[in-house]
Amino acid sequence: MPTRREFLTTCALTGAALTGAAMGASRLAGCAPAAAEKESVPMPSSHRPLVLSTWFFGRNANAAAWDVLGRPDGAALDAVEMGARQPEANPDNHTVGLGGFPDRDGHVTLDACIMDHERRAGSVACLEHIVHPVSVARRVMEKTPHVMLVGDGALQFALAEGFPRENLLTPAAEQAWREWQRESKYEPQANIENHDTLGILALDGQGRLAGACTTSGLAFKMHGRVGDSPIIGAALYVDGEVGGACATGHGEYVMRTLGSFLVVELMRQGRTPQQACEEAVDRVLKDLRGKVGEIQVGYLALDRGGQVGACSVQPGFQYALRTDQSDEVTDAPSRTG
Ligand code: SD4
Repeated sequence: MPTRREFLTTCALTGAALTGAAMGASRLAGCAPAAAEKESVPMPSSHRPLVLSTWFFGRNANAAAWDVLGRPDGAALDAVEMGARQPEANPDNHTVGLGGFPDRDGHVTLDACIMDHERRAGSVACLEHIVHPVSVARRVMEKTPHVMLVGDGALQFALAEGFPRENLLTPAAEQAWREWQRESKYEPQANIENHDTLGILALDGQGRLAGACTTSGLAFKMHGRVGDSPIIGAALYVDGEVGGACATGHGEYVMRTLGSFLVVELMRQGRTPQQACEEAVDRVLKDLRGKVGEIQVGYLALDRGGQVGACSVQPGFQYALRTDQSDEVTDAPSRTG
């Protein structure tokens, strides 16, 4: 199991190699020349499916999503749910689902949401004991008159829906928590080293968009802390008439700027997905007032025509893109450094 830094180094190399590949560069329509080819390329047919996910491990999520999207009748909503379930079930991923690092009291609490092209949305926050919060979020969307359930209520609903109750704290995550307890002062801390939430956006063969987001949140967070990931408009927003956006990173900054909603609204006003992501990152930078420190926020955007955008506060944010012709990981352009 590589460390996070080894992982990022590998990713950077892979991403650099892939950035040269025609597909990854050209998809970033409107992107800064340093990060992608300057000339814009024709938009793909709106009925050509694609899936886009945050981080290197999003590639595996994309593969799971592609099992759905690759079918002639595959629905974007099913694809993003399947994609999100992939890291949720992986005990070696310490930032999502089973095996996620716990809060500072030792509870693994999960946040997730899902949204479709008709702006139907479902979400769960601070959910314990359920491996697949994204699927619970989908049930909230489809089976209740509500958008969001939290904590015990979300768990009660999940159990009533037949989701099994499980222990999500793996031995490895528990050991990391115990080591953190030894070294820490039990103070609230942001711990952005844990910024590997899965955000996933998909466009299916019928031109429908959907998105999902799933995370265990910041490692060793305060008990009860909820980040941006389950907040509709913060870490995820989809509007079938325009496009979708998702976020990863330091959730408090995403929440304060309602970043994904902002990206979609900027696209509605005519910005390319790339321009919209850059403007949303600049909004975060404004809040940081020059004190970027360790804060990282990354956005992905996908418009209804299949154009992609990506941007982050700092270098190091990668995204995975899968189409019928390519499967790659690319470094997103950043606004600092
Ligand atoms: C959070 N945004 O809970 C999440 C963490 C994250 O990539 O994105 N990690 O603030």
